[in-house]
Amino acid sequence: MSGSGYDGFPHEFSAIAEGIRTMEIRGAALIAVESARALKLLAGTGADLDMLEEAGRLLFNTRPTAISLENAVSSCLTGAGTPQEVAENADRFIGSAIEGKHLIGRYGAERIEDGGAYITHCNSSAALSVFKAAVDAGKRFDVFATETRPWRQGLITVRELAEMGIGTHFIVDSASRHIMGEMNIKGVFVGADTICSNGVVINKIGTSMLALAAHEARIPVYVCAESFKFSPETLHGKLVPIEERPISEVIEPGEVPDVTVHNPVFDATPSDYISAIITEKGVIPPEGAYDLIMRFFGGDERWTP
Ligand code: RI2
Repeated sequence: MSGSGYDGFPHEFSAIAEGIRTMEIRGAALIAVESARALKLLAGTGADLDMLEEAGRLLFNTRPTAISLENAVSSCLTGAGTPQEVAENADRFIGSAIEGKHLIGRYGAERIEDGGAYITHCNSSAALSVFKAAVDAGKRFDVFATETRPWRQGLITVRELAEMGIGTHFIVDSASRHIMGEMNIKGVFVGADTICSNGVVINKIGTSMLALAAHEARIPVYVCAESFKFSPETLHGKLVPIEERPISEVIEPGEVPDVTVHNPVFDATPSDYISAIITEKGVIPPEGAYDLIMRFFGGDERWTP
C-alpha cells in the first residue's frame, strides 16, 4: 500500500501510516502514540468524522498483531462528536502513554537487584524504562540483549542500554538458555504487543522460547506493558492474528530455491511461564488480565472498524 492506499489523505498522515506498516516506526507503544498523533494531525486539517474513521481503518491495517494501535484509534474515535474531540482524545491518549511508561519503569525497577544480571528480548521501550528507572535509583547491573532475528531489534536495545551506562551484553537468540545458567541471570524483562484476557502474552517471536527456558531455570519472567496493550476482543473469543512479514527479512530471495520460508514475527507465551505483568496500573499476575480488561475497558462501547 505504499502511498497509493492513502489517496486523498494529507502527506503527514500517509507518512505515519506507511512508516508503521514498513516498521520504520515500530514498538507497540510508539505505533499507538503515532497513530493517535496521525488522527490529531488529520483532525487539524479540517477532516470530518467520516474521513477520520476511514483513517482509523487504514491505521488498523498497518500492523495486525499489536492491539495497542487498535486501542489507540478506538480511544481517539469512540464517543467523539467532532474532529476537535478526536484531537483532544488523541492528546489524552498520548499523555497517558508517556505517564504510563514512567510508572512501569518505577514499579519494575523494584525487581532489579543491585549487582544482578538480566535478559531482555527485542526492543521494548517499556522494558527499557524499567532498566532506566533502576539506573536512576542508583542500581548497577548487567543486561543481556538478544539479537532478535530476523529484524535484529537487539542492536537498537544494546545501543540504548550502553547509553544508560548499563553493563551491556549482546547474544544471539539461541544462546539465551546457555547464558541463563552461565551468567546467573536473575530475571527476564520483555515487552508485549497484545495481552489476552486469559493472560497469554503476544510478543516478538522468540519470547515464548525465552520464557520456556526461564521457566525451566526457575528465573522470573516479567512482561512490561501499558494497559492499552490488553485486548478486550479476546474476552469475546477473538484470536490474535500473528503477523507474517516478507521472507526477504529472513533470507536473500532465491538463496534457498524450492524451499518454503516462514517469517512469523510474534508468538504466544502461556501465562504459566509469566511471573508478573508490570503495568502502569500496578504489578499483576497474568491471571489478572481479565480483571484489568473488565475494569479499564468495560463493556463493548468501543469504536470498531
Ligand atoms: P514497546 C515490538 O514489536 C516488540 O515485540 C516489543 O516487545 C513490543 O513491540 C513492545 O514494544 P515490533 O514493533 O511498546 O518490534 O514496549 O514488531 O516499545
